[in-house]
Amino acid sequence: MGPAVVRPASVNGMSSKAEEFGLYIGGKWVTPRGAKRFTTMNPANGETVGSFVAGTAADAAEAVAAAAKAFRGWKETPAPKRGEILLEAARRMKLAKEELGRTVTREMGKVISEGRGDVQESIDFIEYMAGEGRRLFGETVPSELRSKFCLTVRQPKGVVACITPWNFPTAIPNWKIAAALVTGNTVVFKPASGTARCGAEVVKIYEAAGVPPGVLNFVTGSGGVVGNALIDDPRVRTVSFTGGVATGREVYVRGAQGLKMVHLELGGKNPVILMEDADLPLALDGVLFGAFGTSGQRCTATSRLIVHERVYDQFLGMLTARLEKFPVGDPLDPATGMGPVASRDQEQKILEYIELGKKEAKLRYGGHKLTGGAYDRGFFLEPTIFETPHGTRISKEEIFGPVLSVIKVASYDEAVRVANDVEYGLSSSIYTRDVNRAFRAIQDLEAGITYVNAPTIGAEVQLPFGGVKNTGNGGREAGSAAVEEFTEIKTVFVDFSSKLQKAQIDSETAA
Ligand code: UN1
Repeated sequence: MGPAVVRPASVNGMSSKAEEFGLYIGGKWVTPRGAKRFTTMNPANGETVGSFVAGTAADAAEAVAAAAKAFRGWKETPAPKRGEILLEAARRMKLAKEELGRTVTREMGKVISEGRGDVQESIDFIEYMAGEGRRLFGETVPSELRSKFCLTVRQPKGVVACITPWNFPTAIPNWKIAAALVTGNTVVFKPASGTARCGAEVVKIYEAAGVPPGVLNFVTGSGGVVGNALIDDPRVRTVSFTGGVATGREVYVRGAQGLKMVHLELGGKNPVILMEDADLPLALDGVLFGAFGTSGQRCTATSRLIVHERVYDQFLGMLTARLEKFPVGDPLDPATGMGPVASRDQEQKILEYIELGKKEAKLRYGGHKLTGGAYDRGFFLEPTIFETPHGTRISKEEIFGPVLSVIKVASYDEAVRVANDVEYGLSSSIYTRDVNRAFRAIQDLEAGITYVNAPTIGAEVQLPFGGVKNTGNGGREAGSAAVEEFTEIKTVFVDFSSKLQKAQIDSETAA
């Protein structure tokens, strides 16, 4: 079974020589002497998208030095002024939205509406954070003593390292960069190697918006070299990392050596629970978008569908019927439902899981690499559905691809038990018309995010984002939580009594 509509991938802007990008350090684009290079590639057609410096540990150290040097001036720049620069970056990003959205699609493979969405999420967050420049609230708290004033202020941490994944190649960097900058930190940004062009274009926008030299630096290269050098550098105080759980664990352990604040956003195995009273057509659209949007390559992707037995056969029939008409192909074509997966490695890993699934579960739909014609130039997979009991590896491990495990359950309690019995806890969803059950699910589901009557994807930037269990280490990004991620709280006591007052001691007699 294959998708009904086959669309050839276009080879836009194919050129023999890729556009070359340097590192951005101390306000200058530089190519270190003798630098090795790597290229990024369009996963739909093999086109080269850009050429980048394979940075070294010395390059990372230089970027950190530039960030450390710029820190004081940036910290002392009034936060509303920092916010104004962000607003200008947002304005420029709006003007560049179409082009940048296309770059996202060309370099990463998500369909063009989602490429634009990635950029829009960046714009939304930068604007939100620009406003934070006029808040950055602290607290005022009463003192136990007379003529004494107590308050807290937020201060930047210093140099922060932002290490980002390829699946949201503009949005996730901006979640980190905009929050870090408005709070007064200076940044070294290391993008995923597969989407370095998107990273470079984002940096160029901040540069044009007037971010001073050294405040934002950009170093491309591998995680093992550049990433580790950043994490190990004693001048880097906070590491903000989004990626897989295995790498996240390594980052955490490395960062622990320097007693750093390490912020981790890791995997998910996000369930949609479909109860017997759900609005099935509504759920159908949601499950399709949640499972196969971004070719399933979101941390928030719907990778498990937990269905009540009373609607199981009906809903699976509806789902497979829709997939028959689900066009997989050129992500730049607005009629395409699902583009390629992001890379050969991704394709390989997903196909291995599909082979595993064929052994341990029942393949219900898809299950193959798409071949022939334009498909041969890219990494196209069929949207794939397995019917599986709970407990198989495909039903518990993060696949990060267009593979949905469907699990039949007999009750709400069983659905929640299954939903919670995985190592991750990022996003979750329940479709039901029973308001009591919806609220119970909000309480019962072990996840950082719960949707009611909506799929597991599509978080909005003004709310905190993150998860429980192995999805992270307790932090949240985006929303107001982003300010916490990148600031230290300073507690201030101002004693204007002109005498020594002793807390806990004098307060006993102060009345
Ligand atoms: C991710 O996949 O890591 O909620 C981020 C969503 C998007 C962000 C996903 N707004 O699906």
